[in-house]
Amino acid sequence: MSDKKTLSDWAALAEREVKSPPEALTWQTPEGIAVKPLYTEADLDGAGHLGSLPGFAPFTRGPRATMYAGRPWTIRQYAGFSTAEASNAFYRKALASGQQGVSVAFDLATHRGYDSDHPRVVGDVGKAGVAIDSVEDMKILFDGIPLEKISVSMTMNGAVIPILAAFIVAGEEQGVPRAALSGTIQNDILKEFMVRNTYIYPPEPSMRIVADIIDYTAREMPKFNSISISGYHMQEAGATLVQELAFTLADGREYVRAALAKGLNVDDFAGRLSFFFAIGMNFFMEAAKLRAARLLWARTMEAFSPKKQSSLMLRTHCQTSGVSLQEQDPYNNIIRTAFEAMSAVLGGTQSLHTNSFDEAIALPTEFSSRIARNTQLILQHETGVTRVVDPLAGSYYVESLTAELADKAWALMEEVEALGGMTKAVADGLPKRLIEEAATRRQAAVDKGEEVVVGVNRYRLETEDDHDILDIDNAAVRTAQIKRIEETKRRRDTAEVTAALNALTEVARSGKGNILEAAVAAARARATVGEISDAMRAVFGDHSAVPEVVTDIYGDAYRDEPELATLSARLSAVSRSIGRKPKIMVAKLGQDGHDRGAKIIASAFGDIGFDVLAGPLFQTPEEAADMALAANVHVVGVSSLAAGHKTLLPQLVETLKARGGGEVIVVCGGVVPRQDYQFLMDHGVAAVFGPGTNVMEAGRAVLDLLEGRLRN
Ligand code: SCD
Repeated sequence: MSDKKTLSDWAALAEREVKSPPEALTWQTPEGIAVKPLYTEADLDGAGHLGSLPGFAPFTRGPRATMYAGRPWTIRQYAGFSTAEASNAFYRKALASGQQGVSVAFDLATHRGYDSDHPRVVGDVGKAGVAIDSVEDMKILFDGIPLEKISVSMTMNGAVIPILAAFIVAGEEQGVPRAALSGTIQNDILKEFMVRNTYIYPPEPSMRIVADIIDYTAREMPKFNSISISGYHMQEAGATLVQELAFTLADGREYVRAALAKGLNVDDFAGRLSFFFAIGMNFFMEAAKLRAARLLWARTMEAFSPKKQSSLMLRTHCQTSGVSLQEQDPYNNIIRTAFEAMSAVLGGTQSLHTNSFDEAIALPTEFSSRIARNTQLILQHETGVTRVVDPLAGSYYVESLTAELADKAWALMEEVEALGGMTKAVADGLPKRLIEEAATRRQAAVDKGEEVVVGVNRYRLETEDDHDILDIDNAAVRTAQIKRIEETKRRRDTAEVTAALNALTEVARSGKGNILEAAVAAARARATVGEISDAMRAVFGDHSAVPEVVTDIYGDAYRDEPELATLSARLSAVSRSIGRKPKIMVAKLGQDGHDRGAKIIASAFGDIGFDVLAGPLFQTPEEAADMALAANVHVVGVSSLAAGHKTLLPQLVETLKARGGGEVIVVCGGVVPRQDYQFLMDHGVAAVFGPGTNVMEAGRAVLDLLEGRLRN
């Protein structure tokens, strides 16, 4: 019999194996957590969260007593395809093939409260989701889908009022009273100001809208989740898991306060607050994150002294990480998604979306959607993971990660409290800044090869295969939508619509009454999404954010690398010959608010030595051209992530030419399928940088173009 070994015995053995002290194997994660190669019972000393049971507060081990053994998570795939007809057909087929709930993706025009006939949304209609202009579209969207049985999630934040109103009326006209409607509305505006950018109104009236929705659904729609407090988009924008956790829960606390300020009783609404997290590739840490989230939410809610246990319970949807998907060797994405899905399930999610392997580049096809859905069906039916509640409990590593994530996130939540809560922190810019710094740091780590991405910065294929992707004829969608808007307007009672819209404006202006209630009347009278949004715009105005760019993160990561010195020297030479630093405007066109890429490029190019002008969000090509010409830039770099590139880039090039800026070099980066590169080049775009582009390489390529111009 061997005697019992100690940790020092292990350390000695480990040192002999790797020829250095085992501490050298410690992995410093972006969260600031030191992950050691070995965890033991000793690591659980002082972990106060141990010993709880599922179904009981603080719910660390899961919100339900039996979890998936009683009922598996909901397979809820997020989708929306251009028109209500196409999306409806997709939902019906998916439900027949094993999907268990519906989740609607709207196009960006709808998100921002514009009807499809608005001049600002020519490139956006029907591109990244379904275009919904009125109740008429909404009724088609759910035709034949029994809304008293199937729960519906709607990812809507900016135009949340007209969309929820149209959903309620569509239910009514399907014969389903609103009290019987089940589902979730995202309705999480704070993270829009931080990272996702599909806001419309300034923060203060936006918070009133959130509170009015919580109030209305608490009274009228007991089966409906009034909000989906989302960390997903923070992680997509580059947040560490601690940041995602802390800022999401701090947002939640702010919404609770807003609802209480309306005079609601905490137990009347807290049980219908829901959450939404991203699940990335850090397998065990992601599962631990969900456990820590439940623990911290119960702690947060205790402070409001609820009577019901359900008021302390965090229930969540999860989506596998979009940013972990790669354009290169895309079948790898199936594998990534499967691991992420497993991690979400081990963490105890209530509902899950698994990404399709082609989503790094376009909307999913029927083929890729099937694989994504089947990933979950196989997990539910073949792996046995549903049989046991919280199977990772008791793991020295996972329990210690749970404790450490909870401690770090709580400390960050306290920092937010010290600033006066999340609305103030958002106005101060702290969360956005921290997330953008983390995103830029991560980009540098990938570009330097410190963080391996298979098929991108390691094991890259010599030639990539072509894959079928979905291409959307957005002009045809727009024409069809405009026709339906015209028909709806022709058939409705104009006086009734005007009266309903005026009443809505009055509720917004006076601060009395419920905004959603007034909007339901307007939607019933067939006011459009744009009209209802404008009725509030008249009082609330539009929010416009000033773009700020972090500095010295990318540059610091490359400080000692000869690569940066070489690039800077070339840049200095170009600067000397043109008499100033080369100036690049980083532009975002249309309603595409995904600005992670634009911010990283602006930040890194600034560190490399370019003179960088960060354009605002939501410019038309004409506005961007005017700004570029007024600022006398050499290059405009458009970052496109919402598929508007084939419409918007040619317009930008044409406008620049027409206004005397033919010399300005236009480049494009972001989610652009290879199939579209030639089209863009034919329309005057000098270079396209697809997903996975190394920023230093992009810098070199832009310098090549500038030097080429100087020679000619
Ligand atoms: C659950 N139930 C059980 C049980 N488990 N009953 C018995 N035994 C068990 N073990 C019951 C529950 O109490 C509930 O009934 C019912 O079954 C449904 O379970 P649920 O756990 O509430 O599941 P679900 O209805 O699916 O709701 C899950 C959430 C909900 C609460 C998380 O908010 C949701 O569906 N969210 C989805 C959000 C979403 O899809 N977002 C997409 C975002 P009761 O209700 O009667 O209690 C996409 C996005 O933003 C992408 C990025 C971008 O666009 O930028």
